[in-house]
Amino acid sequence: MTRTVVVGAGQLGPVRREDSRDSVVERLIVLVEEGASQGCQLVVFPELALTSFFPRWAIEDPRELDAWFETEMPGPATKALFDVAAERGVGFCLGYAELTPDGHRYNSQILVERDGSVVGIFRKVHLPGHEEIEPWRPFQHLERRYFEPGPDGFGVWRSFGGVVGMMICNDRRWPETYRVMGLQGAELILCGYNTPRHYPPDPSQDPLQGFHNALVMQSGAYQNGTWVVGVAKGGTEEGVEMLAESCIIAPSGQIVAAAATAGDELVVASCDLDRCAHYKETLFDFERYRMIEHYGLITSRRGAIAPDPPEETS
Ligand code: CDT
Repeated sequence: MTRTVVVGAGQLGPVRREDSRDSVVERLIVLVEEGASQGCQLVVFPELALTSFFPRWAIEDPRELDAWFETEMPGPATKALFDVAAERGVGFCLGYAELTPDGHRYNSQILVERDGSVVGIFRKVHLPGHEEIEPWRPFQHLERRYFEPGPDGFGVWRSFGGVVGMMICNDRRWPETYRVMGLQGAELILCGYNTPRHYPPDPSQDPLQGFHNALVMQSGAYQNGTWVVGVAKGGTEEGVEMLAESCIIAPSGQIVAAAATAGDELVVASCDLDRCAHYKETLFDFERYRMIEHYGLITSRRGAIAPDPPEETS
């Protein structure tokens, strides 16, 4: 029996600051419907999919900040998405800002099965950007001010006939993200992202954004023998050009489907989870080949410390 999951990467074009949740959910439902008609079992949406990417703004009023967060899932605006997806037998993965009943704020992603049941919630671990407002920037990136790092790390869930993991945006740039899930047998990793094409601290990276996006996800897929689904916001959102370039990557590291536009678009691929074993049982047979006795620094040291330079001799 083959274990094939037909996955749709539900890329979104820009979401304006004034757009209502209802109007965005309507767009998500269009993508779910399209996914259903193309045989998708799972549609994956971007990070913070329900709103504009609000960490670009300095928000000082706590009530104004609260308005960007969801306090329940499904909530009043997202219930229609849950209902339509379950009716059509399509699972989905949705990024949103989560405010928990005990007041924690996370950048989260929920995975929902084809029958509408919640599989799990992942909370973003690697929060990029800055804590304090930096007026020199053309736009802010205040994720470190508005969110706490996810306390649960990188879990995986048995769902969709395989082992599914999640990560959010900046998490995809760190090899540890994939490896921790790889060590739990991940076969399909779902990632929503919001990546501006302009990186104010080092604009020399701007023309490389697409290259780096593909580089990290293709490497993570190959080195762990897993499918990776990267789903973007694209287009110019509130004056900031967003990367788009959603794609689906096979365990070989090859991109098998990619977005052709920067707008709302469903990118579909048939993901045979049994292809993971080719890599997991050969070149990347972890049990046989990993040399964990040499990896201690990975978890014991955070920043790089180079050896002392040689003493100057006169
Ligand atoms: N949303 C998010 O994590 N974006 C970052 C942008 C670069 S850091 C300011 C990313 O890694 O794509």
